[in-house]
Amino acid sequence: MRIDSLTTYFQEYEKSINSPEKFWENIAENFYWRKKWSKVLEWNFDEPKIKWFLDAKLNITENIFERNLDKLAQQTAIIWESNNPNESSKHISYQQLFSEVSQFANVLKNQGVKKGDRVAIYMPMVPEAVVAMLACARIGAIHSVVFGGFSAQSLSDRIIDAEAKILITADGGFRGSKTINLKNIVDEALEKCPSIEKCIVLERTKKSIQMKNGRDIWWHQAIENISIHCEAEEMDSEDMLFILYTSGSTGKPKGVVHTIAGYMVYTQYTFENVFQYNRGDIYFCTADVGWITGHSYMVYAPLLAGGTMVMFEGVPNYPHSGRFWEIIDKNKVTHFYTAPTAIRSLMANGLEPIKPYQLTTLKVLGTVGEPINAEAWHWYHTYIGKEKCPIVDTWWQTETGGIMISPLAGITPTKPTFATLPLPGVQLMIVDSEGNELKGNAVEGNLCIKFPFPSMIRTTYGNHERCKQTYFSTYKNLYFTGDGAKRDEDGYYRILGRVDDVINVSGHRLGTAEVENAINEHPLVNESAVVAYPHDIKGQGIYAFVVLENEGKTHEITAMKASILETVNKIIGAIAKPDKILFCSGLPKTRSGKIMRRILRKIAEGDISNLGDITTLLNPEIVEEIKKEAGF
Ligand code: 7RM
Repeated sequence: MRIDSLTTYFQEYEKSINSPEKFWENIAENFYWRKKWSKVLEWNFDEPKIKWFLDAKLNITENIFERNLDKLAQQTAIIWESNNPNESSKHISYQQLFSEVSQFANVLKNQGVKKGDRVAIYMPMVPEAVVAMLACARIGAIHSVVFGGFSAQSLSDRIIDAEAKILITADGGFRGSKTINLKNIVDEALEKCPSIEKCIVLERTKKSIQMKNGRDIWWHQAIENISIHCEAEEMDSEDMLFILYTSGSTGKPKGVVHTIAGYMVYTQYTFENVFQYNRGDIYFCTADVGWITGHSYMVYAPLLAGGTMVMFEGVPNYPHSGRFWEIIDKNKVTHFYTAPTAIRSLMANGLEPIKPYQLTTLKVLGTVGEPINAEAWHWYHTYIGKEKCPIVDTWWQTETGGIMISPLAGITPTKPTFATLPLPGVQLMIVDSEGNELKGNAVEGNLCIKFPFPSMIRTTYGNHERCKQTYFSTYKNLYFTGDGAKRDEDGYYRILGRVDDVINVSGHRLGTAEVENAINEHPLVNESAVVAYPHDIKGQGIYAFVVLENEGKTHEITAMKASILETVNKIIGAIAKPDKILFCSGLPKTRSGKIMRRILRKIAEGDISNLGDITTLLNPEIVEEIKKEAGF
């Protein structure tokens, strides 16, 4: 299962392309199945239909627990570090985690949760979030984790779309110097969610909250006297494991669906190979459980691999900018996986915060979520990896479930800013705007995938047509990633960023339309256009061009800006707040009424040397006004 040299990588890649079914079947043999598959793969990208390991029966939690328990019972599964360095950390063994998962699975059953039911999880970064996810998987319920930074409206939208029956949350959570009162947000969200029958509340902050009679139940009371044994539900390979909502080019986030077997096989395989993880290594992934990286490479893959993972409740710069390094030294972390935005923000604090720490236990570093610029790569390599740790720049998406393009740590020669080569089973294609394949090396275009791999998206929840339209219709018989990419002279891939209306702010995905819709909710806003611009720390920043009612003449600018930010905060969450707002009396539009984002993007990027042809605009004079407002 393990690739240990570049030669083996090329051999395995060849095998995976020449006979994908045999290749994945071999890997799948290492898992625990109640019943084996009758067929490895059935697919077409037309409907699309993607099925792996057909008719097999399993439970993913049996592959985390029962499969390994004889060897791993006493080994630590989770090391949890609090937001507050003075609060003791927790070490949870596999045996203990198994008991907690089984017990909470029984709680869910007692609350009427059945196989196939949806359970929403809105929690801070505490081990109980992992327990809640695995408890769902144990009984065949489908979890939908909603990032704890999302607003009441974002939460209720997701609950409504999935028709979740139960919500699992906490009184609140600690993030840096802030206490987030999750339960207050939940109370507001649940006013609009008739599908929710029960809300289970973990006590974390101990701040006083309202508990609604008949609906709300304390976690610690619910588990009292509940058995710690729960037989795993027998699941089909293609039963849904989870839904995770993600932003696209339209206003409403889509529920990306992953199914059990393919996701399980692919995430463990890629985890072990990309990170070259061995049991006993201490792996620290800083992603929040509310994102796909948190699902795949903080929870599922490390636990399937029998690993020890560090889960951190807090943020990189609290109470000081050496917090990550402190956690690494304290726990003898060997593998560290984070986002370029975190690296850039720590880099901005200089070298002083690193000095007190040794960082000598580190063996492998990783990045994910956005392109890493050369400067951040070198800083990470020099000052964190002390020039001895390979960096794996891992490219993948919520929709792919697992890593698609990445070096294998210490095996694939790296090149800063390049995600390097596709993993076994990943068949890439770069196409031009007409969908013609750009063959050979030294080409640049849109990145597609031409053959299924086990962890790929199966559908968008409740709307299969949308899945087809979004991913499988731009180019016939191809999955379109939405990213631009370059393949260089050596065949190495470099991801150039999104070519659609998705923006990536600090590694968080947002749709421009989604942010515009939120801004437009403001009673004094007439219309708006949102574009991304390069941001030193966040990678991309949000630039909003806003047209107010009355052309803004009667409004006080500073107060208006603040009140628009508050609207966005309320509708989506703090991550979507624009970095810059420019008020204008109109937006540049084509004669058919479409906003010319190309022009706005140029202005936002601060490069007006070549705005292109603006004579075809309905209102070319507006461009001059906007340029002036932007300070040109
Ligand atoms: C894992 C994750 C997906 C989008 C993707 C890219 C961008 C992710 C990299 C990257 C350059 C990388 N899922 N992206 N990883 N760009 N290099 N190593 O982030 O669904 O939230 O975002 O993120 O644009 O399409 S995601």
